[in-house]
Amino acid sequence: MQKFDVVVVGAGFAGMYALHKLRGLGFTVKVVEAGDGVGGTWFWNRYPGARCDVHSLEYSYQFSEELQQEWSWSEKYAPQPEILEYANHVADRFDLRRDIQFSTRVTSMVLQESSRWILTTHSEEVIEAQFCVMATGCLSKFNIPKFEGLESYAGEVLHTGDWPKHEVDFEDKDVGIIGTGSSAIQAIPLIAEKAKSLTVFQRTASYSIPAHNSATDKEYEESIKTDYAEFRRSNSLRYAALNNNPNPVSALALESDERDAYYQSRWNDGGLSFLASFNDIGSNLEANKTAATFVHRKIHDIVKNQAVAELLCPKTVLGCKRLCVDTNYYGTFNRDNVTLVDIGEAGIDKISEQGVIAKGEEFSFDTLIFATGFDAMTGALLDIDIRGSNDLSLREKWQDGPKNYLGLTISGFPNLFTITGPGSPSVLANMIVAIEQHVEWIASCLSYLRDNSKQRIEAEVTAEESWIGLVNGIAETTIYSSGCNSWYTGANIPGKPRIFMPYLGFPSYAEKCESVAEQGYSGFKIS
Ligand code: N01
Repeated sequence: MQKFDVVVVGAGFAGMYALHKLRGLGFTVKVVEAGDGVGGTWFWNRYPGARCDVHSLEYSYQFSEELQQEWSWSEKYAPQPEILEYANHVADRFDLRRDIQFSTRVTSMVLQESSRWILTTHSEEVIEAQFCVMATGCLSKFNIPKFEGLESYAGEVLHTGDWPKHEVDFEDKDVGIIGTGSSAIQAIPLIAEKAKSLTVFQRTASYSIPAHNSATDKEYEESIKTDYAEFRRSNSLRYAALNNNPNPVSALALESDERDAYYQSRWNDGGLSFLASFNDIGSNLEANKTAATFVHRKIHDIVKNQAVAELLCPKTVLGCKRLCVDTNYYGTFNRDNVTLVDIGEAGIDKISEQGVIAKGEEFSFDTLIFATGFDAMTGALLDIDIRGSNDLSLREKWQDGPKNYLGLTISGFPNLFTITGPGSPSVLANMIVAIEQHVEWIASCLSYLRDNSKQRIEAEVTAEESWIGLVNGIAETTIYSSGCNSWYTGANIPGKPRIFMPYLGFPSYAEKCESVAEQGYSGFKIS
């Protein structure tokens, strides 16, 4: 049996940095990764058009000044192959691969009386560690809904979150795609250019803002790099740890012409900063409606067929489901080879040997793409049979939704840490910033235990309960409590408990984590 101080599960951006940081502190570390390469989400999501919608100069590590100085991104929003190249560069530059075991899936984790963990892999290999760091990702367990007849479909089946490494040929193919979230919105324009026909099955329309992607502005890059540390520091003080230029004015304070002119300027800038156009889009439904109406008008301007435009106009609260960022998404519906099928709440009737049956009609395809998202935030963790104190399984513990302390630790599961887990800013912050903050907190915590000759740390039940109350209490003051069916709440997976999972507001979160550590890890039992 292999024995380590720490086992890290996952070699995405979180796992790679955890390895580098903890190894640097003298811990023996092993990373176990299901894929045959590093990069996590950027390893699996290779669909056409996949790119990050956070500016590349921000969606990158800041832990090494040399790394951030020497790396140059080719575009404002880096495409998936370049982000994967960056992940590989980091793995080589910091000599990470020698401690990563690829193509190995952890299937079970059992706590011993000694407070050490025994992990078993898909190939029955056994690994023991004092601490486990779950770097399993928030969007890593892809979801194919259990459509009736799915197994009878005879054509090619693809999922955006599990895309093949080889190039997929759409030439002369009739293609169907189910879903209109961020992945579909990026893939649809490019697939439409190649395929003979593309049919899009939409259950809920999405708001999308143009990316206006471009080559990296070298002068801007230079100006950031002259004091990259300060740029990072000031971004980490923003709500989502992003440089999104928040406007401190209420949307309701302006006359409609003036307000629309401002929305237009944000639309011209492109991207997620549209959400920061005014300070109450995320908290006041009336303010939110002004933004939604502006986007509806844009859709009607772009899409020639007004009936199709109306179907593409979301009826939901803007930002309540994740805002999308696109390049020519709405315009793609002006192509003769693209058809929108709005299936609404009735959904897909079933899958047939030929393709999809919806609204009583059969659509035949050579290729059927599922852009149907993920069992987000908890799916990858619950896929592993994790058993803590008194043989309690995490599946049982979280049967009514995830419960933890600081989004980092779970009572009943000592010496186990989750990176960007539910209850932390995670998916509603710049993920790389959130990852680095978590890894650094965990590294300090393990150093503290070692320096004080302690072997065990576990969240107290009361601390956990008040943390969940705090996370939900914050969400209740925002549009996220308006009842929309987003994956933030688990609503996209039938039967999954509904609970708003992310913690809103990176700066206050980071402060809380820091003060817990400063107070000798208040809310934890240490022995
Ligand atoms: O998944 P989604 P995604 N029948 O869950 C539909 C990140 N990301 O892979 O809305 C019919 O958003 C579902 O419909 P509905 C980003 O955080 C980032 O696109 O549930 N349809 C929806 O339209 C993002 O939010 C980037 O009614 C069904 C779609 O499938 C997250 O990943 C790029 C269905 C799923 O959309 C996930 O995005 C890509 C069913 N049974 C992704 N089940 C960037 O950085 C689901 N759907 C740019």
